[in-house]
Amino acid sequence: MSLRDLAAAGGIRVGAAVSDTVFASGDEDYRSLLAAEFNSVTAERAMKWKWIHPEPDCWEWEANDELIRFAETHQMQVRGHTVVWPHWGTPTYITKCEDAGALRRHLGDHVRELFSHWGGSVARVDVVNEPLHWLEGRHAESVWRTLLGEDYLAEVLALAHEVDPDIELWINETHTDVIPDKHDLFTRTVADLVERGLPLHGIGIQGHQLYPDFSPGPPDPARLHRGVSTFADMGLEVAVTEMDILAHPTDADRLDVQAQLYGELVDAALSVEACREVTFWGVSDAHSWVDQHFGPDRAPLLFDREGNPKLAYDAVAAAFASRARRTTAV
Ligand code: 9MR
Repeated sequence: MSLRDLAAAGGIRVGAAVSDTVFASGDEDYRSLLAAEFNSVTAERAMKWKWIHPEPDCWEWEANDELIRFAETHQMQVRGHTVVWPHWGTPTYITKCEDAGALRRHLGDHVRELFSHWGGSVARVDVVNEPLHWLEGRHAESVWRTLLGEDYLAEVLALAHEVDPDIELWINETHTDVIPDKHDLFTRTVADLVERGLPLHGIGIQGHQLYPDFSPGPPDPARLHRGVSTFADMGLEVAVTEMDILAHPTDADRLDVQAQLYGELVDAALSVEACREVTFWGVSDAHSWVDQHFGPDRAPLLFDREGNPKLAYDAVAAAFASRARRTTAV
């Protein structure tokens, strides 16, 4: 059984981030693996503001449209990623904006054009990505916070909902599962939005495990479970949106250890009913941002460089099968 069959049996989505360059390269093996194993896609780059709308009067729709067509052909859902992102992926006409009125106009124009182009083909969107500092329990400084103020998350949610009341709005954050201060601040921030009735559908816990190259601590299934439960208890849907596990080339038994961690983490997340998606940040070890950023051979994904399933794949499949058994038992 493929991951997508197991996911369907458990009532969940299994996603992969799709590289626009590999996708456009005509690599048929990549495309068939994607369609065979996953039922949801996230554009790794193509829908980010800087790529899709690099100048106020310039839209680059090609990669976006190709991915959506592929998803439709193969009955996959599309996760839009991302609109407001304090750290990266934003063009300079936004990051250098000095006037709140102009920034609001740009945001409104962007969201209206983007959502209308999608026309319902994108089920959900990480409308805000990484509102907090990457590694610390404080808000990320950016043009959004500086010009629109501390409450900009509420403003973005309200605007996006007004433009398209049907698209699910998500906030996506990284490292809350390994940095307790981040988890605490993120919890308070999200709880405030929920209590005020803002149109927030779900929380993405990215789930990048980049220890020891970047993350301050090793993967921690109990903390991931706690994080997922926290947002589920607020009545939100939860997803693990960008999972990968760095396997350092000098670590002994690294692929066995990685497989065990994959199994435990996915199981920890999926043991909470409101967690209905696990998306991996890439398809195979042949193409991963982890190698590009941290050095070669970090082997972070479920398939090896030739596209063969790794031990990690079996561990994730077993966790999906447990979820499916629990779902059928209910
Ligand atoms: O993997 C993505 C990489 O290819 C891009 O160059 C980069 C900038 O757009 O973004 C990477 O994806 C990030 C994601 O959008 C948000 N969470 C962290 C991901 C890895 O950096």
